[in-house]
Amino acid sequence: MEERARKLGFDAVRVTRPDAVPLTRERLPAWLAAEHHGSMDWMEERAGQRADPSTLWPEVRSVVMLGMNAGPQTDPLELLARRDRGAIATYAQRRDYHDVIKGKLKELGGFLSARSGRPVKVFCDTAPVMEKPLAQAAGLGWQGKHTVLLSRQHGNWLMLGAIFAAADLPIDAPESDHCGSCRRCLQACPTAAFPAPYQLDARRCIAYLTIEHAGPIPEEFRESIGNRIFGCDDCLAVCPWNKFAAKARESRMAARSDLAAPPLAELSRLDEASFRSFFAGTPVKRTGRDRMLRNVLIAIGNSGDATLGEEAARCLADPDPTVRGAAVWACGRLFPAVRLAALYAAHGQDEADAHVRDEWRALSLTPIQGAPASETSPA
Ligand code: B12
Ligand code: SF4
Ligand code: SF4
Repeated sequence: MEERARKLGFDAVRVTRPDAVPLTRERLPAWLAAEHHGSMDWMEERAGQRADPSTLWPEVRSVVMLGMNAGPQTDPLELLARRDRGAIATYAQRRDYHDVIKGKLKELGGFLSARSGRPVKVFCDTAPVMEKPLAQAAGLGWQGKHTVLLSRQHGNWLMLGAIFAAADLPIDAPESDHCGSCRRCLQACPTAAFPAPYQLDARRCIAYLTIEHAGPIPEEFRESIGNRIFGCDDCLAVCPWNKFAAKARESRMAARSDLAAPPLAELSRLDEASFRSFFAGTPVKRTGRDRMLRNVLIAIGNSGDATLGEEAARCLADPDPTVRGAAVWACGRLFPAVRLAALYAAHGQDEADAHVRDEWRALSLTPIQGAPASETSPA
């Protein structure tokens, strides 16, 4: 099986038993009870199945865990200093791994099933399967203090997939923790998303805020988001184990050069059709145009570049209220009070959405001289 998996482009494959992660039956409910999943209600909905693979599929006897390296070509942290560019997480600068891995899992699953004469089921991310603890139990790597699975051979860049098999396959030994006294990932997090080592409060994580969270991004995180417009690699990129990581091998996981550092100005002009075509086939497409525009406007607000402010000013007339709200915030960071008052007069006075009105109010504008306060001030 290992040889077949490697031919298909997988970089790591190991096997464990479905009952190998008993701790998840306590830890997942504790994480949910602390509301660390935020608005990801789907994490709660099938929590029983998520914590126990045999509840998801009673016939399962072996769990084959697979990893595909999606490592970056350059250091993802370098882009954070280029404030006129958007930073897209490494895994998302390429074809959607769900599509790439799922197809290969099906192929390998077919091979396994034919060989054992027993059925299999394949999963990649979207099913209620705790992929990281299962991967650690199978020996693919260990969950670091940032909670992601890393390995001595591939660093932090493995994307995971699983095959549940009804056959009794020979199992591998679990991997142990090699974090030692290191705390680099915990210290690197821009939004302090780790309440303790090995625990993540997703509500504070930039990956959650820019990808999963709908509506306005809470004010307290906007500045720390910097120019990260889709996901975040910081806790992965600082890990010392990356020095052993090989570059991505599977050609279909090759990064797209136009997603490496896209200009914020161009992204802010995407309409529905151009968004879909630019991000076609990538994981970004699933967040939709409005959420991406919201993220781009936060990045523009953090750019310190008044010429980009003109792009934000144009978005004050966007049909989507979350985009308009983010545009108000960005303008507030880049323009002087006089210009803001004029923009308010042109766009803010007749604002119908309560949240966008709040964003205008937060700018604490003073009335334009000579005009009645009620018409010029959002107070
Ligand atoms: C929900 C989710 C998210 C959420 C929550 C992340 C999280 N850490 O839970 C958000 C949106 C924030 C997210 C972000 C990212 N994600 Co995500 N995500 C998932 C998903 C769908 C479920 C993860 C899950 O089950 N979370 C629930 C929590 C409770 O589980 P846990 O993280 O294993 O938590 C364990 C620890 O806290 C531990 N624990 C608790 N207390 C204690 C105490 C001690 C002492 C110890 C030792 C342990 C311990 O026990 C818990 C249970 O095992 C998986 C796919 C899947 N089906 O597994 C992908 C997945 C984890 N994501 C992935 C990726 C790539 C990312 C990002 C790197 C993307 C990016 N660059 O922006 C970031 C990483 C952020 C981070 N530091 O985790 C990959 C990770 C691959 C890998 N090598 O591990 C996965 C596996 C998808 C895939 N198929 O490849 N993700
Ligand atoms: S992905 Fe970024 S925001 Fe999320 S925990 Fe890691 S460093 Fe923090
Ligand atoms: S940065 Fe350090 S603590 Fe974090 S996962 Fe890597 S080795 Fe572990």
